[in-house]
Amino acid sequence: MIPTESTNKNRIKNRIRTAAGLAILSISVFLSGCGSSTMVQTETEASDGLISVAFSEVGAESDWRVANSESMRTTFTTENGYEFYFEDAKGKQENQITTLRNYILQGVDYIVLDPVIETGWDEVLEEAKDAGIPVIVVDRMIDVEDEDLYTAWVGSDFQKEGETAMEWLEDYLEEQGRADDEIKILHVVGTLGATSQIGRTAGLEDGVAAHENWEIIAQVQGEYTQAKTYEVVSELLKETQDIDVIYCENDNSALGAIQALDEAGISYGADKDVIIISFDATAVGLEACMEGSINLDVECNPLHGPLVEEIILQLEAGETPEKLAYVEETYFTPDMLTEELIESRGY
Ligand code: GYE
Repeated sequence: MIPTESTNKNRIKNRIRTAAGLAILSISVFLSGCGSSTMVQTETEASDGLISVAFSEVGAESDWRVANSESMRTTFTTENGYEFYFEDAKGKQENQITTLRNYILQGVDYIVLDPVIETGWDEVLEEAKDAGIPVIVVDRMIDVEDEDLYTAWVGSDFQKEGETAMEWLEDYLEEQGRADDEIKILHVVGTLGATSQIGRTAGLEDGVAAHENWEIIAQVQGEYTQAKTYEVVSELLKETQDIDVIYCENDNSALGAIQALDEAGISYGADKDVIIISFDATAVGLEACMEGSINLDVECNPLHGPLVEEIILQLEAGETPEKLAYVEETYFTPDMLTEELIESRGY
């Protein structure tokens, strides 16, 4: 969005309001108990010249999410010229809407939103637009009537991630001489309605549709967490253990599935009974992949902080950032991994 004269005026007004409003916001941030890493600002600390960036994060459901929050925190530091506000929505869109309204009321300079799900954002984003506050969306996308309700989005091509997994599976089965076998897939679904879930699910479903001998035998709701996945996969294994592939929509789900398989005494991973496919490529996932428990881990980059900063700096310079920016990603199999490589990734 190119700031118009009126949005500029609004933002100047907002900046003036920001200093006064910070103390109130600080208290609400403090009271909501978001943990030690939330920046708590006092009135005396509030200073002009800093750019206020207010982030509404999905939650802390996975290792990926923790790395994503950390990337924002380490980018938007006071030393770098920012006042950073952070709220964890605990996986609930209604919490995010409340947080956004607080940020608007405080007149922050930029809102960064990682939306739990895609729909239901029109009204609150209209309010941000009316207040002249640019909204940058990260990771998951939003589905809004008016694309001008957000300034830019940065994240992953989740459907492509799913397609990468399917291409790998086809090659792997071929190598194993199983290309013509019946392949039964258990699908562990992520948070329903999140872009990452929608894209990865579409990639899987397209892959299955393209192979007559592949079949999704069940879909269970893992909600991107180890605990939930462990629970639903354990239940499923009581009904059937005739499974060739478990398609887990993130690393923590893969760990939950592995826990359930261990308990049921079913072998999995490289050259074993059940093929495990995962997404994210966080340290926990890659460690499991390196030791052969996960056959494939498709990368999803959570380091959005520097990318969001680039967008903000462009806006500050009066430039127009790309509306949609996709991050580059790869995938990992056990033979590609070393301890050094995992450590060097930093999450
Ligand atoms: O894969 C999962 C997280 O939206 C890409 O959300 C993100 C997903 C990520 O909880 O681990």
